[in-house]
Amino acid sequence: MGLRASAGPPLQSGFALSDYLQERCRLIEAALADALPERPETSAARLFEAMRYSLFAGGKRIRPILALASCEAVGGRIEDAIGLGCALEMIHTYSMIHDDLPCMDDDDLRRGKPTNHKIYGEAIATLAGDALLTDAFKVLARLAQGGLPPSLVLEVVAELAEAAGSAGMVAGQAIDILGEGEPADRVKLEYLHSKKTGALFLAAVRGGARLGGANQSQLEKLSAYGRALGLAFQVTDDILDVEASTEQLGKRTHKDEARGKATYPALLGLEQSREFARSLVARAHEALTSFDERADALRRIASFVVERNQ
Ligand code: GRG
Repeated sequence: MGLRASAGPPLQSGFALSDYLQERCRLIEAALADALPERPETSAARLFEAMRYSLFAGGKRIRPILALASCEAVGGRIEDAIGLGCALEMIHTYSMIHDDLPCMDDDDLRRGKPTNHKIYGEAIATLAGDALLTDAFKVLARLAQGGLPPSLVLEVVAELAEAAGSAGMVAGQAIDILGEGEPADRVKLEYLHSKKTGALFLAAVRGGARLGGANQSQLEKLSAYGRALGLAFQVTDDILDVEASTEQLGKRTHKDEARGKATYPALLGLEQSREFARSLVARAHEALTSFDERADALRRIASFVVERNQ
């Protein structure tokens, strides 16, 4: 895949996070547009359109941004992590398309637009998700053609597959669906989210760091960061589901309670959930203590994740 996007200027201390996030978003979206061009050489034009519909429907691009920031934190070149960023966003988008299907969460709004199956029908929406998942690994594997050591790329491929598959996100989704309406304690809830949401966050951070040349000690500290961050993100998502409006989030809200889902606000109440999210951010910051200013973006992203309102 051709990565036309240039890396942009290095971070300045005191940088504005919103500018940083926008700039990183642009990099990822340019690379995604290369990977999935508007006029593909394929006869399955409708399938391609459905893939692009959800992929370019907006979204915070937080997982790819984390991959780039982790690469940067260990002194790597962010260009080397852009392919991983694309793969993460493609897998995340597939999971949203499938999660919205009538056989799963049955949602009609995502990223402020009608869900994929509402536009393309269930069959094409399912296939668009399948294709995004499969193509993500093509994009990732091709990093080895761009000069990165094949053994390194293979490790990242294997970790991402584990995070997305039956030991990671898909397992989390299955546990969630099978447990709907049943009471869950804190241990069960944390386990569920470490799979459903956390695994992809962890793969973003670890994969970005690996591609940036992280050593074992850096990788362990960044893993602690990624775990705390993934959970903080989910706790905040649970809080937003209670507090935010459909317009604000671009997806239906207040649905967790309606479906009898175990959530942090249901278990701890809103105030204690906020306190828990803040303690997770402190844990994430703590994990970065030995990193220099090149990890400032990771520090700022951790705070952003719980302060966000969408
Ligand atoms: C269907 C295999 C399969 C998995 C689906 C991720 C998931 C598992 C379901 C989505 C429901 C949900 C609440 C997941 C928690 C993760 C989460 C908060 C997703 C939303 O991610 P954002 O906020 O979305 O990064 P944008 O739109 O900004 O990309």
